[in-house]
Amino acid sequence: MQRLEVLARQLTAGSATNDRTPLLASRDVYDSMYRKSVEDPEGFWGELALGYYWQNKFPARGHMLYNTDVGRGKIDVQFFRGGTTNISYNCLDRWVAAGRGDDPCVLWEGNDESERRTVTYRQMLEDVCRLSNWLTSRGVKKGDSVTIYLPMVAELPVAMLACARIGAVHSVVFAGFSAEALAQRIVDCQGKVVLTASGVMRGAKAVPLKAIVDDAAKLAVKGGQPVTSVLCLEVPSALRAANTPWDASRDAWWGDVIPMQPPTCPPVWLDAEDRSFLLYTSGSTGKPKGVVHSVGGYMVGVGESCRYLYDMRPGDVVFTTADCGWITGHSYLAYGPLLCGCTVVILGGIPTHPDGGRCWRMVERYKVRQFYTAPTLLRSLLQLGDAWPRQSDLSSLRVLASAGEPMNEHAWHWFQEMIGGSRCPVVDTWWQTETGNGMIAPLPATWFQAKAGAAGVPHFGVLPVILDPATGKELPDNAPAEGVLALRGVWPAMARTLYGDHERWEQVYFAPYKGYYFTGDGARRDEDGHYWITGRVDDVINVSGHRIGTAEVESSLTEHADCAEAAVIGVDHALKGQAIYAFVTLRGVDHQNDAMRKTLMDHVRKSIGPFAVPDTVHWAPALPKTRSGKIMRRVLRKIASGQEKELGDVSTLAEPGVVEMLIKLRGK
Ligand code: 6R9
Repeated sequence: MQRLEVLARQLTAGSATNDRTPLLASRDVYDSMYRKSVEDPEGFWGELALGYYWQNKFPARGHMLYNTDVGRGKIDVQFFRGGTTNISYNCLDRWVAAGRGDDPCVLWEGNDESERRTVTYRQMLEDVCRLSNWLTSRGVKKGDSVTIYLPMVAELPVAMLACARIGAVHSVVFAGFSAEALAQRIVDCQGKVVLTASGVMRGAKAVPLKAIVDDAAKLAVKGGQPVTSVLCLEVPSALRAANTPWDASRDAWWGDVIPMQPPTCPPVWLDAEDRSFLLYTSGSTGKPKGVVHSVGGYMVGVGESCRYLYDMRPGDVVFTTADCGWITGHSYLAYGPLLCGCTVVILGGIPTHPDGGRCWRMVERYKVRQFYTAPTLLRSLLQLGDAWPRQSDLSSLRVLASAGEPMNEHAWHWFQEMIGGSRCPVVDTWWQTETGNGMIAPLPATWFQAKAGAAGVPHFGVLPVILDPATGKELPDNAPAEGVLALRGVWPAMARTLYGDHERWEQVYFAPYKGYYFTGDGARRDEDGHYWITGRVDDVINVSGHRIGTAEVESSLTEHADCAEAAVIGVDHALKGQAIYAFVTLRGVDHQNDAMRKTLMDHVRKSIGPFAVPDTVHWAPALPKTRSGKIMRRVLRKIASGQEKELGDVSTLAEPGVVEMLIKLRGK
């Protein structure tokens, strides 16, 4: 313990002395650290990892091992082998031991602006321990999956850390997913326990989450996975306990059972390569993938990226608008900032509710230093006008971060000038659920010349390459290039596998271009070595920063008895970035009408969730296909966007007349 206190004191020195010595004082510092990170990753990450508490130290050499070449056997990545640690310990106990127990850990606001709560580091640790103890009492052990289906309450990071403390593998399912989607994820991860809430207010609407869990549990049984315990938090503003459906043999109220649990719980020391959590994400084919992250690598990678990409120091107030149901919420709301000893601001409601000033008032109220958001929210805040940010004092802001989708120049300038007062770097970070932490980003330093709309330069350990899409060959790295974005080498926080399907992990990410990690994105590298993400090159749509596979929406549509075939594409959308556009072939044409459209949209809402509902259903008595039966999405994209003059080569179409017919049916 004594050693730990010394370590924690060293780490908190920054806040105690107000020391803001830049971590990246000049381009030379970045260049030499970057060089070391790619030339000697084992030594580089090994040194940075010493800033965290390890119960058993990993050896300085020989802790790293990897193979990313499918031709050379199993894809395997390991960091810090031989080390044991616990991320909840590094997020909480460490700071409490350093005398920071009374510092705020979470500052939470509900949907209603007057609902506010402060949780200190000590209270957070106690809450986490109580829940860990309850989980253990329900038979949850190291390696077991626990599904978390909670809205953005302070208990959501508590739930994640409580699982991590005992080595249980959490699967947070965004509380906007439907019962069917939740059931699918429960079955896939074989989760017996679900942590949820009675309901949540979305703006003015109450969503009954516990009822959705009950429906999902029924479906999960059919899928072969019984749910044996449900812990439910009462959110009285949305739904009172008395009105919540209940199964006394299975369900427990959070408020009844958790306060009874002891407030201490020794962490389970986990191997660095044990699973820490899984998070489902969409791919271009098939069902959602359970991306599996490691204990040690994820911790070190995410913690260090917070320091070097967003300049997070102990005591900083960090406001991330992402939901913990997505990777940004995991890495840059829950885990990363706490690993850095920061205070986390959580908004448990719609960021534009009750008006366009909500986020800015929160920045002023809590003196937020790092504000992390997504382009889609920026675009809607921008639309609400400059009067809102002008009403608040935003002078505490130092770093503006964004991720999830490309940021258009207009939004970038507004963010930089109106929100950041032209004094804060805009760290538009490119990364993915699978990469665990930010990968390509502008540096948070005044000397760095960021470009509006560009994702910037590689973070430590990241070796981006641009591949020629036709030949798969690497384009020379000393000149501008455009093509498919792939990554060479490995980094600590990269995912290790897909839950229960290592073969799919290898096939999707490592087989397309041998020796590389395939990102699914296209990119351009300019003459200064900055990367510009040009969008997905696979069949994944990015709606408001949420990844949705076209195949998922298509299979939901075709599940409906009246739908014979469907082809889904993404089209540009001013606010959402992309919107879902579905071409649908019905069985029989007599009900190509709005009632049928609504039926199909409701069906998708029920089978996936509201965010996957197509904005447009375009009736298609037939779809444009090649002679081998492949749908020509390129042609559909042109028809959807009214660019039929630029259809390009349609000579391979089996029935050229289909195109004319679809153009006539646009808007019908
Ligand atoms: C963090 C996150 C990943 C996909 C990714 C890409 C897109 C993410 C971006 C970006 C342009 C950025 N993306 N960040 N595109 N600029 N700064 O969003 O993870 O939900 O897995 O999505 O999002 O297409 O491949 P995830």
